[in-house]
Amino acid sequence: MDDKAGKKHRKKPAAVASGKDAPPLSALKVNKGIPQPSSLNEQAASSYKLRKRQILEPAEYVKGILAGDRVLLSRAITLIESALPSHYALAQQIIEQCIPHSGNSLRVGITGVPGVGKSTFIEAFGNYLTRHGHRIAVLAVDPSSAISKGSILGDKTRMETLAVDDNAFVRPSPSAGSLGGVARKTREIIILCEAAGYDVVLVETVGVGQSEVAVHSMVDFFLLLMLAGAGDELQGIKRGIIEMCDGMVINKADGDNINKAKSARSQYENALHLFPPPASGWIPKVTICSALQKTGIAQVWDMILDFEQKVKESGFFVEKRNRQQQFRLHETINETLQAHFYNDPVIIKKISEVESLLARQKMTSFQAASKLLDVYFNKILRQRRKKG
Ligand SMILES: Nc1nc2c(ncn2[C@@H]2O[C@H](COP(=O)(O)OP(=O)(O)OP(=O)(O)O)[C@@H](O)[C@H]2O)c(=O)[nH]1
Ligand SMILES: [Mg+2]
Repeated sequence: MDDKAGKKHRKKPAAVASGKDAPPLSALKVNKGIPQPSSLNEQAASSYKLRKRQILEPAEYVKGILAGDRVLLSRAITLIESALPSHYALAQQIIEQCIPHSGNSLRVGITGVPGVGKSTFIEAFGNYLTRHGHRIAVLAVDPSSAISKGSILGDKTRMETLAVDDNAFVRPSPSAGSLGGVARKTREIIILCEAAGYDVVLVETVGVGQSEVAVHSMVDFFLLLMLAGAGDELQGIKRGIIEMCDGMVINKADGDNINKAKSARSQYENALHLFPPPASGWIPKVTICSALQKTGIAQVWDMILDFEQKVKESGFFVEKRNRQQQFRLHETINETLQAHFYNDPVIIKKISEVESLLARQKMTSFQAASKLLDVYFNKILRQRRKKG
């Protein structure tokens, strides 16, 4: 896409490229003889393109990333996001070399319904953190962006100050389509960002589906942004999300809304006590803030630090990260096996036959599955015998 855009950009206007389309008495003809540069920055554009296209050795990316080079970090992330198998293989080598330098950040997931103020909050929170000496990476998991072509971090207008902050690295969601793909890429991007020295990683996701579960499984602290409603505060809370969160912030606590936000805070606090105590032993806290007026931001960070200290002391921090890794191990195996099975040409053919038998009640689902699995395993066994 970049290439196409580049070519388009560099295309000479027809009248400048050759005078033959121009009418005989046109101004262009009168001025014939004055050399017209086709594009003032053509050289710069092509050298940029060359640099951009040039694929480096994995060690060069790693060296750059470890030195905090944002350009090389971005380019390595582009390799992670690429659909090309050669890019994928290169990205895996880079990731592997970065792993020993990763893991040192605090990973914070941020979710909330559209309009709750996630972007505004991340801007205020991010500014607060960089002012306090942190280097932050802001990532997003937004599987819908592939379809809508918009990304929750795409509109950087709402993160203007972070986008130009040397101590902040803002990267929109990989637009890889499936949630599984986006989540995997985001986890890999986290590794590179940590190796590049970002000590706080914020992962934003929109609170309307499965993506929270994916983000929850890659962060240390999961923050839920809420609004104070006019009616029943507990209405519309998704139990599953509440159970996942380590902290809640009632945003837009400003103007006439402050009192409502305070009463929402007590109601949520009470509600949280009704849930069974989480495995971390940490009871989620509720604070209020105004992302717009930048009030209550320090309290959110204090809450996260308090959590970090407690779960590090109790050993839960490490335990949770280990569990996340084990979960990913099994998830990857499951996905790989599934893909191998469903992409097998014999299975592709057989599956529709079996489905139609199932539809005509000629066999049960269990028999249908057994039949397909038998076909698959027998094929693998035959292949193995041939090889051995
Ligand atoms: N009064 C007030 N308005 C806020 C506050 N935070 C955000 N807003 C406004 O709420 C609107 C939505 O804010 P965003 O930050 O774009 O919300 P979001 O959660 O990122 O929304 P999506 O990207 O659509 O999911 C904007 O008009 C903000 O200016 C706040 O603390 N107080
Ligand atoms: Mg937003």
